[in-house]
Amino acid sequence: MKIEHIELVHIRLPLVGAFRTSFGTDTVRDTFLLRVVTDTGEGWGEFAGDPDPLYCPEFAASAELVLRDHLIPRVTALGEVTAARIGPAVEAVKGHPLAKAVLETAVLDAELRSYGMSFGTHLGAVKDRVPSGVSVGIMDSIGELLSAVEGYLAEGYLRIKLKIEPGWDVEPVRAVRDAFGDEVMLQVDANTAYRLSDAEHLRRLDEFALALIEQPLDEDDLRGHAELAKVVGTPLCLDESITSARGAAAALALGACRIINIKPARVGGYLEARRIHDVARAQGVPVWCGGMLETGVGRSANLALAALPGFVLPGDTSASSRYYAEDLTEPFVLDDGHLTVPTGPGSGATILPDVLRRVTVARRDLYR
Ligand code: OSB
Ligand code: MG
Repeated sequence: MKIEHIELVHIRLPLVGAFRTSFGTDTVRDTFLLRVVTDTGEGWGEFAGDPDPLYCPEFAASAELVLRDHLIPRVTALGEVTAARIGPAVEAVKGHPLAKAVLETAVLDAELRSYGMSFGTHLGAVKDRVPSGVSVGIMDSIGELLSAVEGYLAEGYLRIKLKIEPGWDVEPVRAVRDAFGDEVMLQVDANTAYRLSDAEHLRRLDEFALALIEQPLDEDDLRGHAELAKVVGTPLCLDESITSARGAAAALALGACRIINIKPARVGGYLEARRIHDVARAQGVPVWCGGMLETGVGRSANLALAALPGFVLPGDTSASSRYYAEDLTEPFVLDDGHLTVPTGPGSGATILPDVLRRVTVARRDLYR
C-alpha cells in the first residue's frame, strides 16, 4: 500500500451538555480527523486529544506539527506501508502516542478496507456486542448528579462511573448508592487529582463496594499507587499511567493496579492496545475500554477492541447520544445496555458527508 495524500480535517462538535472532570470542563469536542488516501482506497482516524494539554501532554496543535514534520515523513519514506510497520518506523520519535495512534489507525483502516476485513476480525474480537458504561461528570449539586444518573440508568447503562476530585467524592458516591442501591455497578475516576497523603480519605470509599478507583494519583507515580493499594481495599485501576505493554507489565508487577483502562490513543494505537490486553489476560487481570469523547469514527474502532476476550468489564463505550445530538456517523444506539460491534470493512464507520461538512472548521494537507 502506498500513501498518496494525508489530510487533516479540523472539526468542532457541540456536546449535549458540559462534561467536567478534575482537569477541566468541555462543552464542545474540538479535534481533527486524519484522512489517509492510498493507492487502494482511504482510511480515517480521529485524534483523541483536546486543544489543551490537560489530560495528557499532547494537544491538537502539537499533534499536527509532530505528524507533519516527524511522523508522516518517516512513514511515507517506507514506500510500502502497512499499519504494523508504523510503530517501528516512528519509534525514534519520543512520546506523542496520540499523534502516532491517529496515523496508525487511519492506515489500519485503509489497509483493512482494502481486504474487506473489519477491525474486530483483525484484532481478535470474540463478541458481537459489548456492555456499555457511562462516565458521569462532576456537577454543581448532588441533585443534578442524581437526575443525570437516573437518566443513564433508565437508558440501560450497565455501569456508572463518577468523576471525582477532592471535595466531590465520598458524598456524591454515597448519594448515588443511597438513591439507586447496591446492585448498580459503580466506579470512580479521579484523573490524578489526589496525593498519597489522601490515602485515609480515599479509604472511606471502601464502604460503597465500588468496582474500582481509576487513576487517583499522578501518572508517573506507580510506587504511590502500590502504596495506596495497601491502604485502600477497593481495586485500583490505571488509565493515564499506562502508556505501553511494558509499562502495564511493570505496573502489575509493582502492585500499582489490579485493573487496566485501555485507551488505544494513550498507548500509540490499536496494535499496542492489543498487546496490553494480551499482557493483562495472560495474568488474569481484567481490562476495559476507555473513551475520549470519540465521535462515531473513533467509537466504532473502540467497540472492536472492547470485543476482545480480556475486556471483561463494561467500558466507557457509551452510545453516541451520551455526547452528541448528531454524530458524524450513523449513531451508536444502546440496546439492552449493549452496543453492537461493527462488522463492516475497516472501522466499519461511514462518515455522513453532510454532517462532516457542517462541523468542519478547516482542512489542511499534511502530505501530498
Ligand atoms: O479519564 O477516562 C478518562 C474523557 C476524556 C479524557 C479522559 C477521560 C474521559 C472520560 C470519558 O472519562 C470517557 C468517554 O465517555 O469517552
Ligand atoms: Mg480515566
